[in-house]
Amino acid sequence: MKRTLITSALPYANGYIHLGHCAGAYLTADIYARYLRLKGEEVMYVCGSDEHGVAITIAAEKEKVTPKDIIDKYHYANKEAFDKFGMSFDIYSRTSNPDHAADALEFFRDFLQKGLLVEKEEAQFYDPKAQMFLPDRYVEGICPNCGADHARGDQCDACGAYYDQLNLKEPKSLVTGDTPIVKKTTHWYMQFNKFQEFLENYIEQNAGTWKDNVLQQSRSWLKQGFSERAITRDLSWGISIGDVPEIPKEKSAGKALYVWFEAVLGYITATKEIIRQLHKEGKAELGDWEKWWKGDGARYIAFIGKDNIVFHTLIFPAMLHARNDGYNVPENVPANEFLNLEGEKFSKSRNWSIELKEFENDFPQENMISALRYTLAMNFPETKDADFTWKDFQARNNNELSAIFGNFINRSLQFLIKNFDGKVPELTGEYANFVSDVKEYYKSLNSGSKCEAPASLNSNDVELLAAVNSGIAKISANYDKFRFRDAITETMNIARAANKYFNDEEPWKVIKTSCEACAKSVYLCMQTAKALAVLFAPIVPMTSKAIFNFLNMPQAATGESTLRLDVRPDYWNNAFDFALESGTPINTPELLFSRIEQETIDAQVAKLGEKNSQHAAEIPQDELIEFADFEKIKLRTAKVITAEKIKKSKKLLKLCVELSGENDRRTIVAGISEHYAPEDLIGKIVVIVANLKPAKLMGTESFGMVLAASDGNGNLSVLSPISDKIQGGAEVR
Ligand code: B3M
Ligand code: ZN
Repeated sequence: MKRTLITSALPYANGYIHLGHCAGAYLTADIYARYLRLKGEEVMYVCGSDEHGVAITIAAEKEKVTPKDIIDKYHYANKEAFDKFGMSFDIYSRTSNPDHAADALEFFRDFLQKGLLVEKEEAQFYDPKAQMFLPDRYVEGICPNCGADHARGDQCDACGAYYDQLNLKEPKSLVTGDTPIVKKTTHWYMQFNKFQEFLENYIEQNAGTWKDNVLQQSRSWLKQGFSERAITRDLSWGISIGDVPEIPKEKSAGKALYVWFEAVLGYITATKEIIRQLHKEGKAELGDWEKWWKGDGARYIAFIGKDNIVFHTLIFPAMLHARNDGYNVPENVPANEFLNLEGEKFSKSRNWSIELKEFENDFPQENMISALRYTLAMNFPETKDADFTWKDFQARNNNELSAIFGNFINRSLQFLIKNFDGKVPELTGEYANFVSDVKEYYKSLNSGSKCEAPASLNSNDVELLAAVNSGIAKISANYDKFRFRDAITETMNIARAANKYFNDEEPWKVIKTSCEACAKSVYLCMQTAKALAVLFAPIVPMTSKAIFNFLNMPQAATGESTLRLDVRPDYWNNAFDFALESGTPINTPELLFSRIEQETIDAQVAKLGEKNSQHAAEIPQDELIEFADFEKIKLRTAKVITAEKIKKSKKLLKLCVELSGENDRRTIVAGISEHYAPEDLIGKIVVIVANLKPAKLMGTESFGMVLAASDGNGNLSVLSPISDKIQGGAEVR
């Protein structure tokens, strides 16, 4: 059996992890890692913070702190939140570690020495006052494609077009607000085009096992031809190449590795880090990290969200292959689609989000963490975007975890406590051989030559054994194919079968006539409870831990790290191994899940809107303006004369508005078509910015802007004077 290296995309340490992240690259990987460990397989699960690049510096500027403050704040906060969420990383590292820089530069220099890097001079926007080249997110202008303003340096949010930042019209530096100049700068380009054939073969070799979304996106990138890509940037907050001996200092000064080039190498650095730690404990040799990254003894599974596919199926594999040093490339990259929240996209800027840390503050109880893990897993966006709603969270907890899984554990253990002195019952009389009979028969279920059920088993026993046996096979087959929702549904189906068995056996009645028969049923229930604890461990490890404690098996595994173990038993395939000997004392169970009441849910849903108003009320001090600045803006009322949708645009309406009389009309393009039908605006008095420079949006020249209020919660209203005495042309101050 190969050892398995598992990685989850390294989250930028520039914000709090939210539930959408968890449902993407993290909870999936944790469930998979725990499943493999419970099967006794060798697993290394690495993750950590991605701590360089503009994603960090922008967050630092926004919070008015240093980049170092930002990465420390969010690295530790996210690590703590992941720990409370039950993530079983073998290591949660960070790319600001000096070792990582050394590893990344080793790759860079290797490619330099192999002649795989081409030095190119390119023109780029430069801000003389800030004395810095402007990465794409640091420059804004008019979209060259549709004319929308506030278009970013690389892509326009209004029409989605990608372009080179130099094509932006009226570019403006977001650092100083000045118009940037164009300056030449040198960067090093990796000749990924040299790996086109390797990558095409690599992708097609995996066509049978990779998810369709991953395959399609990788193929379409390759079809366009995989070209050279710059792997350096003009950036202070990154891994400097200033000391690379092969490059003259005057050339490399101020240059850093492109964050994506080095971040993927963070997986390797993290592996080396945990191996160093194990070496100190006498549990590994320093070179053992290679066992996880190289050779036939290992396989590599990279868990990511869908916006990181090309970096993990093309760029990183090409880099690993280019080293020509035996590195394995990912055997699978099971990327999830996106999770939405109450029908809308997660959005930090609109505060439409549930941070993991916030959830844990509101619901610190382990059973609520279990409920969250289970709900997210049952809504994994495995093949298409999915949705998290608080109503579904309540339903999954109350109707499935509590009413099915928790109910079976509670009532079967309570019945045993009450009627068998709190001990797993002895089996006597006609059931004296029951355990060996069941083991024999259960084994035969997998041997393909199913034998007749022994006389000591009744139809309910046979039905339960079949449900557990076939259930485990279905769960395993689904996990092996990264079909988590199906695997978890099959897991809950075994809990359903256990409840049915308890109902069908009616031990509360049988106990009045045959204690032996009742003991048999309860004995089988205990073995099933233990099996369910194993099978649910990847999903809700804390709940499984509680059940093992009830069953006096505190040492039982729930899929935590096994790197330090010399022996790794296969708990998974032996889940139903009747390990619970007769006479084992059972502890009084507590309720595994408490019902979630409607007011709890209502309060959470209300919070989603509430934060917007708080957020809107906060105007940072440094955004205050002089009255003279405000006076530059000429606001006027105007009457809408005509209104029509702009072809090919979801958002834009073309209005003809009149200020003071028929001769004072103008065209204005407004992004309000998702909120207003054109005919509803005719005759309305609106407020416009009358002295804006004309701008072309989707081919239509716009001479001003219509003012509208938006609460960030999907509600928008154009501004209009309350009194109908005010018509077009009035001054607004
Ligand atoms: N930090 C992007 C993200 O946080 C990037 C992933 C790196 S994986 C090496 O989604
Ligand atoms: Zn555009």
